[in-house]
Amino acid sequence: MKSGTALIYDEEMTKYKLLWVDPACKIEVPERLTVSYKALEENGLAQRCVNVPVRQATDAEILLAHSEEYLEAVKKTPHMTLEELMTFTQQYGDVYFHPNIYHCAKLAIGATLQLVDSVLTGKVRNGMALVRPPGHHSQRSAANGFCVFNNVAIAAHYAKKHHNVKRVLIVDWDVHHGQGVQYSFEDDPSVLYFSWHRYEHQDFWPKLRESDYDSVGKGKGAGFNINVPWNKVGMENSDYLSVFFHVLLPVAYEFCPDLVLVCAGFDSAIGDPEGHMCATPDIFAHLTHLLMSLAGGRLCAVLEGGYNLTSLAQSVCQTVQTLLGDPAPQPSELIGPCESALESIQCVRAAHKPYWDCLKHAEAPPISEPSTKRCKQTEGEGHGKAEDGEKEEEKEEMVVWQESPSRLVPPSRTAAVLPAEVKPLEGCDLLEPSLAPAADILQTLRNNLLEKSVDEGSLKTLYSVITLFEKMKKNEIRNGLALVPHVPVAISCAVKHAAESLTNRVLVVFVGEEDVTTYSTEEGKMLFVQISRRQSGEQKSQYKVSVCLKKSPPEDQRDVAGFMHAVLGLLLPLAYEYDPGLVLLARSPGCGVGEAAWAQLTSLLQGLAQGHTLVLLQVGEEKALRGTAASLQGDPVPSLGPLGAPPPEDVEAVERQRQRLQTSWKLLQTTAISEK
Ligand code: FKS
Ligand code: ZN
Repeated sequence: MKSGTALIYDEEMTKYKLLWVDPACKIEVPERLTVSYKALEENGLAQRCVNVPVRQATDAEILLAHSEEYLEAVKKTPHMTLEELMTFTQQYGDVYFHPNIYHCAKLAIGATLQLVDSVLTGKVRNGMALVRPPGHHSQRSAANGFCVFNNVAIAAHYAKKHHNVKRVLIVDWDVHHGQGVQYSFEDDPSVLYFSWHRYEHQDFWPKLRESDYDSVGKGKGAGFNINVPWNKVGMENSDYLSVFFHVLLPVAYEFCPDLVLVCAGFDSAIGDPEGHMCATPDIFAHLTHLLMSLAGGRLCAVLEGGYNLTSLAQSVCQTVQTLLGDPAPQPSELIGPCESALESIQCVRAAHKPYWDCLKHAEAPPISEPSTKRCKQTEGEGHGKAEDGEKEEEKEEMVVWQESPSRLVPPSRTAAVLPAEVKPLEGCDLLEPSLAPAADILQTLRNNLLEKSVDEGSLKTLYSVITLFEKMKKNEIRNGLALVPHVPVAISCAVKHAAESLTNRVLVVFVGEEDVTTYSTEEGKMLFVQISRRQSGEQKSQYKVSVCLKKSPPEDQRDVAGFMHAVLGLLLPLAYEYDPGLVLLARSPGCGVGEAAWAQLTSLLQGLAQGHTLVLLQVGEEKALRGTAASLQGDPVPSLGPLGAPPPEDVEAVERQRQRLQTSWKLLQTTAISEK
């Protein structure tokens, strides 16, 4: 079984720097690597990773993405004089050469390929390469934007050529557009390139027309290039997550990659002098977590930009700690996307509507002109953090944010409550339902169960479920799993307990038909989301959501698409905005969700509540136990296979709920206010 996280770093890559004065390049310093690595060491993260050595790339590898002429030209740079280097540099944009940069550039590729090899041979599950020079701007015959060779583009070509990889997803979360990667795969449907980037209606570097949302790829590759332009600075966590929920993840699940490569630039984080965005370092924990459910967990993150050394180091730590499997921190203040982000989201979804089934229903924007043509506003709007041009320089130093507290990792990962006749689950701590519940608790349980008569054994199991809850609350265990005699009763019981004794918000996700008694308690103490295959009455509360999907033959791939549509487009945005302290996930027999989709749901929900998920299955569902436990323990979740079109009925059901709820839950929004 694949486990472990590779970390690839070599100090040699710090051994080049800018040798002359160039304001455009002065931010790209060797310390970017040293502070990142030091932070990983200081947080005990480097020590937990599998240390994989770097190597030099071969000519043949470089030629996977570059021309012979260009390679031969770069090969000469180690022997150039300072003056020659300056002249050589001048033919390219925003980049510098140094006698040792060719050597480092070969190591940067080599590090990336070592990572890809480690992941694809199963030596590790995932990993990160800390490299300099970065790669995503470099082109077939050109250096650009601090980049000499295109590390990630080469890696994608390499993975296809040397490993049995059919589809590669490249996620470029750097704040700049990796136009080099876009050019490399523009007409290639086997590589899906996604990039968000500061654009400001083409005013921001590299100021390319082809960075806009309407560059979707060419020929056979049409639909496989996704650009999300940020037309304002100050984008926040909500903006980033909205794009993941409503653009990237649905398309990525439909695409079904065998490998995920991340152009992991952290200049998209708060405090960065280039990006001027306001997303906090902990958002990278969530972006990473969400991507880890794809491609059977095969994820390689490769450093690109990031120029605020504090923000960079924190963001790198968040990424690596998540790759290692530690629970993500609770995301800070998700207030919903800003108007400008919504405009971009709406435009991208509309531009990709012809290519992806998951976007078939996307609403067209009122005006579908490219970003460049639309009015350029400088103030108001956004999150109100638009910078005042001239004062930028002074303000930079003043950006402050709260460092994410170190993560709480409970001593036990998964505890299970199982009937005596069920074989114990590997890796799970068994919670003996031996403790006799106190009389008053028994009485409460009996009262809660109303007319349902339950035997002592069942009462004990229910009591154990409550014990699991308590243990999660006290951080003694991270998550739990229980096999209960009757799921709806167990939910009611757990919910009642939660309402009475827990201070935390509880998210209840129930996949099944039965009505569940939920107690009307203090508004908002609980969010109940039911995914069923049976029509239910009209819903009024923003805290009670039920979506009814089509009933068709079990494990029909179309149903999986419908189910994932509901999970990505409705459940996750709701869940993230609600920000629960505990998640209760339950399903009843015959709920119609296949094991693979169930594992996906279990895995995705663990990004919430610091991983505190309690899963309830009903006796008789023993076949689902092992898969669920594996998911709770952080084993890689199998991919679902390429998803087809979700049934139109399912899409409608999800849309109805999104329409009803999006004024209360802003992360559900995908459209901007029209006339402005
Ligand atoms: C200075 C203008 C600098 C060049 C920006 C290059 C960005 C490079 C990067 C990479 F990941 F490649 F390193 N303009 N005010 O961050 O995208
Ligand atoms: Zn960048």
